[in-house]
Amino acid sequence: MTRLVVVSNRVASPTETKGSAGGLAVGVFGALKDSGGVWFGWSGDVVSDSVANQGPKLEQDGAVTFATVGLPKKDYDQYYRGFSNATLWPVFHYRNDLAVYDRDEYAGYRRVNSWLAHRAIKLLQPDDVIWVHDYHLIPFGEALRSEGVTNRMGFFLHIPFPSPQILLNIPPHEELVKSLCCYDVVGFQTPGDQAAFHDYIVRHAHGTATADGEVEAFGRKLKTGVYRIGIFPDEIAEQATRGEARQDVMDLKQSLEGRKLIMSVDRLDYSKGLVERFKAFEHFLEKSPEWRGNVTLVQIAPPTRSDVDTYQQIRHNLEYEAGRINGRYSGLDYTPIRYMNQRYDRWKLMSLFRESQIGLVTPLRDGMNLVAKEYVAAQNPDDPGVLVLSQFAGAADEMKGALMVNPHDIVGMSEAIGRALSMPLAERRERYETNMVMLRKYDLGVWRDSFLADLRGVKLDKQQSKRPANNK
Ligand code: GDG
Repeated sequence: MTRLVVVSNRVASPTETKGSAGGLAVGVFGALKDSGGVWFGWSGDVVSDSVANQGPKLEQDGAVTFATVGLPKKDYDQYYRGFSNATLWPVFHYRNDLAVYDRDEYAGYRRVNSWLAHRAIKLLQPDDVIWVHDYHLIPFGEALRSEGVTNRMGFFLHIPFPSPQILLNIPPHEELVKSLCCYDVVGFQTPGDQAAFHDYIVRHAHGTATADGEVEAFGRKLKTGVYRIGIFPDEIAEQATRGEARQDVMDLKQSLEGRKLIMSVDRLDYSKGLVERFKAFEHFLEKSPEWRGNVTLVQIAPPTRSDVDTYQQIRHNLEYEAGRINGRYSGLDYTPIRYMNQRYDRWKLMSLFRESQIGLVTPLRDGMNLVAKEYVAAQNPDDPGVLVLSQFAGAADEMKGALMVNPHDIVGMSEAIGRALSMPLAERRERYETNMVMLRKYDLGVWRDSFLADLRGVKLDKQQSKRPANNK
């Protein structure tokens, strides 16, 4: 098998791929281990220009090389904090109202992608298959192509692809789509994302797109596909039960004094619908006095991107709402919302999921949402909790056993909480089984292997080394 080169904004450390962090890092590393290869990307460090230009730092782990570079402050500001997280992230999550566009940041985004591509070229071998991940790196493939790299190259978008009317808000939308067309395979989380991309190709790029994902645009041919990212359900179940005996989880259980537990875990991000969720829980307590003092919402929300303005805002809003609601419904021995603004060990999260009666996962928009899947996999099959899930999470396509909610409908979410809390065991089991069938069918290995099979299957005579042409 030819080598694999994975390129992502952040590279997992060799320890993170050994199961301690679990999830995606382990899945991607599995593919790298099988074929040998390189994992290339940003180290997460902001460094001086001279350190950044020293070339990638290499760490070897068996047949896998971890190659990381630091970014100078200006690059970090323009590429990461700026265009990636203050323009692409909000617009791709349908939040034009929160997006800012700055030409210099966009220029920085492209410049850093080219710079990263130059660093990566030195690590490439002629037959390597290159798999690029996520919105930070859309122009990475085009930068490699312009240096004459003809390897098979695929791109997977972890976040939603917005409908064209939304995408048009980003002034260089055409350049971004043109860059995507430099890959041989472009993967999306859901059919809706793929359809939105096709829609842009046909209506705005004068290209063609077939139902089975053959796309022609900007003088290039590529394949698009839907690859639903998943989890390894057995690994989650093992973590959830392993943690059961641990002291912290026992302590929490004891402190609940028999109260029902609702669990939510999200990076602290405005796309996750946290404020709306808190309001729904408040509404539930308001309308169901019998539950006051008898149910607790634990919200774990580790901070991310805290130097982006909109993230500071969401943190303030959330702290305000938690304080307000707790002020209204707390008793001497009861706090309705326990809001933890910190990161927890993975095994602890999974065992808390198992202890809880509801997994409340209500993003306003989400590419997939792995927490929803982890919640289900962590349950005790004999007495499972209920997943309450936003219809706007990619996971809603598969998790048909969830109670589906519209995260803008506070009353609807409050009603779903009530229904989940009093759901009979037989219905909970049935819903759990329905979800587990899909979790097993589309696990993380299927996601990874089906994407790589399509990428490796790209016919060499279809390789196109030239930069894309204008379609108009
Ligand atoms: C992006 C897309 C897509 C969270 N808090 C802690 C912690 N986590 C873990 C969860 C889960 C992961 O982080 C979060 O994954 P999600 O999928 O829920 O969301 P994003 O971070 O926004 O991920 C998303 C995903 O990429 C994959 O393609 O599904 O739509 O936005 O695994 O458990 N882990 C630990 N401590 C925490 O406090 N250890």
